[in-house]
Parts: sequence; C-alpha cells; structure tokens
Amino acid sequence: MSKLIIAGAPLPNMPWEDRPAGCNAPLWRYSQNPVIPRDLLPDSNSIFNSAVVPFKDGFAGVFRCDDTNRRMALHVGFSQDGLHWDIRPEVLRFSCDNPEVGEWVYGYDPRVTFLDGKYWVSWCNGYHGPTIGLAWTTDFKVFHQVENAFLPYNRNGVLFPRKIGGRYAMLSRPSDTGHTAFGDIFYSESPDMEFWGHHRHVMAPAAFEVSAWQCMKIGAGPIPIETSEGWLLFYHGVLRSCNGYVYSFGSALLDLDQPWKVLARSGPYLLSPQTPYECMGDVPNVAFPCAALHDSATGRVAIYYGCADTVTGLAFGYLPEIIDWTKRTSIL
Ligand code: BMA
Repeated sequence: MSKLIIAGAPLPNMPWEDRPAGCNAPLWRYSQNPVIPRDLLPDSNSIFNSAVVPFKDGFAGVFRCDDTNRRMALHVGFSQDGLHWDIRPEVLRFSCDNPEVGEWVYGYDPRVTFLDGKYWVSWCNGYHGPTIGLAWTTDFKVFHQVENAFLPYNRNGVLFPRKIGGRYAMLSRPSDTGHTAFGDIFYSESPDMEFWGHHRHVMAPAAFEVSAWQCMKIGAGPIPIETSEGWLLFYHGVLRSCNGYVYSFGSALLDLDQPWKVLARSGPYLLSPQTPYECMGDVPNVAFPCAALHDSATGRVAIYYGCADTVTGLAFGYLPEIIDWTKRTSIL
C-alpha cells in the first residue's frame, strides 16, 4: 500500500493519550472518561451525543444537554484542550428568517463541520416529527438556520466536509416517530444546501449471522474523514437484545467520488458499551459517536461519543491502523 494521505490541517493540540501498555485494539478509551460529566451545567440531566471542531486556537462545540425537565436542548461550548469544556448555560437558539422553520421544538444529536468558510450544524430537529435541521455560524455566537433538509422522519444527518462532484453531500437515516427498529444509511446531494436530491442507498444493517452488533439499524456518526483510501466513516450499529437496544460503533470506507459505494466495512465493532459509564445511565448500553478530531500529520484521531445517553466519552486511535483494520476485517 502506498503511503496513506489524510486530508485536513495538522492539529498538534488535539486531545491525545498514548495506547495503554498491553492494548492491541485499534481504539482505546481516555483514562479520564467520561470527559464530560452529566452535570457540568447546573441544570443538566445529561450531556452526550455532541459535536466538537477545531476553532481559533482551541475547540468549539455544539452539545446535546438534556435539562432536569428532561427537555432536549443544544448548547454552545468552548475549550482550549478539547478535554476541559466551558459549556454555556444558555440554550442555543437559531436565527431564522422563516418562523415556520425556525420555531424551536426540540433538537438533539448535533454534528458540526467546517465547509466553505462556515461551520455547519446538522441536528435532529423537531418539525412534526424528527427531521434534519441545518444552520451555519462563523463565530459560534449567531447561528443562521436554513430550511430543513428532508421531510420527517429522519435522523443522523451528517454533512461531508467538502462538495463532491460539485454538490454538497449528506448522509442520513430515514426513520419513524419513535425508537425506530430499522434503519439504513442514505446519501443525498444539494447544489445550494436547500434542495436535496439524487438520493442513493449506502448501507443496510448487516446480517445477524455475520455481524450482530449492527444487525438492527445503523446510522452515520462523525463527519467522514477524507483519505487516499476513501472516506473513513465511523457509524453506530444497533443490536436488539432481550433487554433492549445495544449501540456500538464500527468503521467503513466509502468511495471518494461516489460515497454511496462502500469499499470496506468492519465486521467487529471498534467500541461497544463495556465500561460502567457506557453500561449504566439513562439508557444503558449506548456508545454513540457524533464527532472526531484528527491530526493529518500524525494520523491521530480522537472520537467523542455519547455514553448511556448520559455522559460524553473520548476514544483514541491512529487512522492508518483503523483503515487497515477496516479493510482486514471487512464483511463485504
Ligand atoms: C437514538 C437517538 C440517540 C440515542 C439513542 C439511544 O434513537 O435518540 O440520541 O442516543 O437512540 O437512546
């Protein structure tokens, strides 16, 4: 294999911890997990499934903070090191020219990507059911909301960090009103971030006999990472056990020019709920990644993932190893 090329600026200040002695896995947890506790805000019940990006000389993020009324809300946060976060206590409210679109109902599971000079937020937005909301900011103070990308019901809307074939591109997961018991990942494109079409199927859940952790539904996680081997996508997969849903995550490689074509897909999970903070909380047994930081110079990656719908965890790895592992363990 020729040397792997990883897109993106070097990020020497990203959070990092070396692989622990004796660990051979492609991903390892931060020793101080959970990196964000549930009660970082005076009235937060839980802080999880959140998005983080490099911003100025540090990091910014959009965080899912459910309050002690158990209302789902988004909050902005800032950090110098990606580990210690100043999450603003006031809820994030989007500016929107159209009150029909901009009316806040609920929002959860945000992703953020830097694209064409703006930070774009996509989130699960309440509009007669869950759909994909979109907004942009340049300063993490004012957020401009645009039209919802899709009709309800849809979740896990994840933008690519650049145009593909001249169009904006997004993954999403059509769903239903509740705790959807099915779900495939689809690809859609747009000339203007308003009208979305050219929908393509990307991946279905795997067969139970082949890879059970991802056999009931799957959904895109962090913003895909561009490499010379394809787009590296971390995605969650769900197994329905006799005691409920179990959320783990794995990785896939998507074709650079036609990302609905899957090149490799991990059979084993990269991370499944195993620690107390992943197995205990408001929704036990959930590991749900929504953001990743990476350093193109060293290949380091740090994945932020929601744990048990309660707290936020961090896991580390090396992109070349993860790509190699994805290909080696592929079930395609
Ligand atoms: C999904 C979403 C996620 C959540 C997960 C597990 O449907 O609601 O926000 O983490 O269920 O409860």
